[in-house]
Amino acid sequence: MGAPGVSELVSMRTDGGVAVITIDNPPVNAMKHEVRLGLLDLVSRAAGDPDSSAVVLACAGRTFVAGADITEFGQPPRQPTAIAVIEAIEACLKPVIAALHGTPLGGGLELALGCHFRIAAPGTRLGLPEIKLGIIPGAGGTQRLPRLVGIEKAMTMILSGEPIPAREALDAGLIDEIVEGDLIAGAVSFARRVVTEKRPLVLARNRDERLASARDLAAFDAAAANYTKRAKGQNAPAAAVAALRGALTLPVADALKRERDLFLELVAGDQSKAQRHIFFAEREAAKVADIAGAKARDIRRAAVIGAGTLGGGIAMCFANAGIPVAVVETSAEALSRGLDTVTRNYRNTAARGGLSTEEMEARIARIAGTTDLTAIADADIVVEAVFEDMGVKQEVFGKLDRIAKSDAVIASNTSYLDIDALARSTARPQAVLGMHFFSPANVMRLLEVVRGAATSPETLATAIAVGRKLGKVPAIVGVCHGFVGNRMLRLRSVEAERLLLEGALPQDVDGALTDFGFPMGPFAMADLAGLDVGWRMRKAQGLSAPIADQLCERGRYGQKTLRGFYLYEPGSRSPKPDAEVEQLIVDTAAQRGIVRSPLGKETMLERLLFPMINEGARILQEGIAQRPGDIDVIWVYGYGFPIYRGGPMHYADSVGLGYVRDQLMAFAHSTGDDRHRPSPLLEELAAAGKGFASLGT
Ligand code: T1G
Repeated sequence: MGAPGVSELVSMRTDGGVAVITIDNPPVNAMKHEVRLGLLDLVSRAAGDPDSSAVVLACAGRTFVAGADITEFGQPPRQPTAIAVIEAIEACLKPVIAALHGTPLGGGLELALGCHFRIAAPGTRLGLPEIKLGIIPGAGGTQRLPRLVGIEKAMTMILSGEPIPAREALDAGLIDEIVEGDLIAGAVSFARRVVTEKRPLVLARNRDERLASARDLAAFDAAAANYTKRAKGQNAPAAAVAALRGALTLPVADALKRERDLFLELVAGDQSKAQRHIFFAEREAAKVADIAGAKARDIRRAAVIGAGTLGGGIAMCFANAGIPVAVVETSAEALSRGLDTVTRNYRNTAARGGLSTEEMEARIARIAGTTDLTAIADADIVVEAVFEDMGVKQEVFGKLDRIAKSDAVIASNTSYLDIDALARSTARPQAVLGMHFFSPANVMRLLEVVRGAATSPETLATAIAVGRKLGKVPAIVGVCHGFVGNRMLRLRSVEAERLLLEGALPQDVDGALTDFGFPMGPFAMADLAGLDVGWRMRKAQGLSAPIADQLCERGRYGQKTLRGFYLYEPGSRSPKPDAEVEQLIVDTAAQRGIVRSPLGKETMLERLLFPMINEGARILQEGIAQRPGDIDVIWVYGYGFPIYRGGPMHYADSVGLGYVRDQLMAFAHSTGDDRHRPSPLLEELAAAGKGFASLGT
């Protein structure tokens, strides 16, 4: 590896006249303080070392620097900063080559952008994902990147936060070469060629030629507006646009200063704190202390029972991850209907350029439809996605138990029902658990993994690993009706109906949540999902929703009948208020002796969110969820809770549990609904002046 400098995490050796500086800070070589110290020390030494004519900057382990150390954010800044390290590299009169592999992201890519040349191993993915943390690149990325790849490419990379593959980076001018085989050896020989060919050392920050042709600010603003309009409520996208605009309008030093000021403002803000909370909570949510040593089984083949909306989407997840999957239906008609939808989805994605024709055909070919249940016999995992009825599911589980191979994992995609009861309808309850996908399953990132009383650690570990392989965010929950997400959603739905009777209209209630940052409110969402689904559920449980029930009795099931809480034009999904619904609400309130009066947005928001937060506290107390962060991840990735607010439990902490408690007391009093009484855990934390965060992420 070489001799360490002031930091054990960074070392240097010489290879045939080339100084090779290596960072080794597992797991992702985050550029924490000690790394920056070591880098500054060794770059300065290499710059002055008469025995070396060039410098290679590389990393040990699975990736080049994947960014600044996010755990350092919010702490007092410690010198040197990443900017100081990059300036030291830029001041070096010898060629400095960055040798990239894995995922050079954020500050890691900015470090490489400070080097004279960048080479990469095949499979490297390069990006500036800061926007996903509610910030912008803060070490020169908004100035150096557009000077290499052009303003449009830079805008796409910075505003989407998505990485690009090495080939695309080479074509865009971001890297100079892709090196097969030994990366360091390739970098050293590249460095020698630079020296022998006396190639000019042009810093990215001085390469204005790519910007010269892009100084059409009107075009820039129009392109930027396309991004920012989709980022309602978020601060970082507009800041990224302002920083990028500086590349077209300001001298580079001033533009770098503006970038830094914008970065410092955002990193200290609530939105970034919330998104950083979700970054770490997402990684914690898949961890279960008591199965630490359990080995996940290899999943080579899968099977899905049911080709309905969810079944088809789940099959696509497996096919997208390269896993052959059998889809079993009860009839040929139902099967072809389901597979036609799958094919149509793939064709639409390919038509939008989201998939090559080859890859589309490869994925479709991995999905084998059948009406023969024995086709699941060689599957390593079977996911049941049939009609949401306990009797039907238990019958299916009995059959799966008899056919599936002995070490298969048998999962149910139920969104409410008792996993333990399903497990008991087999002779292998240890192999049974819930894998609750969210519709559309091939799009939604959340996977609620429901651990049954008998589920074995291996079964659970396997489901978590499968979830990750399918690109999902697994969150482990216990068994109760509706698990975590739907159980909390029930409280919000009840309150939403109450607000209608008390004085609001569907568009008012939905507006309160969309203004808060949700993509859709409860009534528009109910119309999208189909009011009849909830109606059937309520009838089965002896529950009622005064307005929704009456709408269903009138055959108003939402978008699919062009009438629900709203009216819809044929072929349109945009909801229009309906006077008939308003009259129904007014009449129902009158029948119940409820005097309707105007409700404020803030009041409606608190009435919709606080009861579900309270239920979240009960869920924690019962151990159905392990951590408050798990609940936040579930709501952000499964129910559209705005990520820049950090999820319901994080949001509650930002409001203050004392206030939430007091408001709940008031709601309990005004509605007479005891469920609004503050749960013991919330009471306890509020009384202690603490937040949910005090329970750990
Ligand atoms: N800082 C601190 N810890 C990090 C980290 C980071 N940047 N990245 C990952 N970790 C931890 C993570 O919490 C987990 O910990 C472990 O590493 C493995 O991660 C100046 C200011 C690199 C693609 O946003 O996207 O630079 O759970 O489970 O699935 O402009 O991690 O094991 O205890 O995710 O293989 C910009 C963030 C920062 C990249 C690897 N960089 N990381 O994914 O492993 S802002 C990022 C990732 C910045 C500059 C600004 C992914 C990964 P634990 P993992 P993975």
